[in-house]
Amino acid sequence: MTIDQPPDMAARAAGILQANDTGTIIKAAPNLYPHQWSWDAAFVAIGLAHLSVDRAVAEMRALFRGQWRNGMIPHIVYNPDVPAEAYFPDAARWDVANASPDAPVDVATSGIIQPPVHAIAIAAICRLADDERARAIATEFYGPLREWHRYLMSARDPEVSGLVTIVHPWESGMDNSPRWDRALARITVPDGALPPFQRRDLAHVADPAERPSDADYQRFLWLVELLRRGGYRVDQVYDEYPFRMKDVFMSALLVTANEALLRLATLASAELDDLPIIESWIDRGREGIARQWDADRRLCMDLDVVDNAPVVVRTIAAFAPLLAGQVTVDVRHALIEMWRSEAFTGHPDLRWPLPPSTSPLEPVFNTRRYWRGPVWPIMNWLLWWSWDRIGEVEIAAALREHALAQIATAGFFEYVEPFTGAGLGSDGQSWTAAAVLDWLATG
Ligand code: 2M8
Repeated sequence: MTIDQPPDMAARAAGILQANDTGTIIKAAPNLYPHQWSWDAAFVAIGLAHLSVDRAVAEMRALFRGQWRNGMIPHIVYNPDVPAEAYFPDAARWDVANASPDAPVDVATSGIIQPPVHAIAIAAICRLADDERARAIATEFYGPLREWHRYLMSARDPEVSGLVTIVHPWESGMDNSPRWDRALARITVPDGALPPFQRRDLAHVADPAERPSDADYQRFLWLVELLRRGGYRVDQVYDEYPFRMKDVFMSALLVTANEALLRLATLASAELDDLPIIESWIDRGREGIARQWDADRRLCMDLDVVDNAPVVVRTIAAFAPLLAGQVTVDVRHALIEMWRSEAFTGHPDLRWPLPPSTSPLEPVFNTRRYWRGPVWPIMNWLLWWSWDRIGEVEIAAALREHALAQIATAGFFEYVEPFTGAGLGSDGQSWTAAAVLDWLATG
């Protein structure tokens, strides 16, 4: 199937990245997100590499300047050129340099993580570079990536389960997803305990209903406050901390990122001793994901560590086994069925057969609110890449075509209303542009 794309799609995508380029970093979005976000930067680098390998490497280098001594890649590296009031929480709210000896001293960052798609990005950049340059890029990033993954496999998995624990909904990248509703509802913010704050995000969207509610925002900030008080030492506060979720989506991406890391290790001529360690991370991750697959519900579920309960809600995270890149025949069939069913791309009211972030069949589904229903173009890219990787090329091709058609019609928005096709959130979102560049180059 081929749906014609307007001829200027690639130029428009490149123009967005150029407009968001500060000269040092590419802002995640022009106004709503004026800094560098961790997984945005990696996706941006994948698209950017088609324009310039050097610029893509520079983007990753800028992000890795924010790496902590314990290996953590923070979810935001702050852009020193924008005023503090441009985004909340600003760097002062995290106060990482005072709170933690692990934080970098010369770069302002947040104190939490986002999904580890960075090794996947570096491997993608290497594929577009000549052999010598690819070896140099792999050699530059291999060590920092290994330490990042080691942090995730240790501080974020004290149970040695193969599953990453997130300690804040922002860490998942799907901030307001119903995956976190039950665990968040348990959290009460003690009166007067939260330093005062003013939200900045609502000024940049057409309607506050597109963003998280105030009550959830209070809880988000309370979790930040608890982490700050604990010096961002997740390993030390772990047992008492009130929000601990085994995130299957993040864990699956870590499996795939570890596979990419293994390839980079070879390219970088890394110590041979590293290889079995990375292989054991991959195996452990796959076993963890497999344990979260419920064969009766035909669903891969997050786990609430606090009360050891699975999270039973259909969101795009349920496709975690697909993202981990290796599926049994049964799981493959179940995933394809779920994908095509009314729960996801087969819903009759969809403007395009693209996966809503939360299934329209869930009672909490909301067509406009953050991660509770809208379609995310960058998630389409990730799922396209994943279907293609496991050999479901027809599903992947259809997904790519419809996703491009959606952007051609709606614009380069952060997310899209699934039924009307209206663009929501920020316009000129960098990772949406990057996805288009990669799709057009690989189609
Ligand atoms: C959104 O997250 C930020 C907080 O990190 C926000 O809502 O202010 C999420 O969609 C996240 O996945 C994304 O990385 C970020 C920037 O695009 O925006």
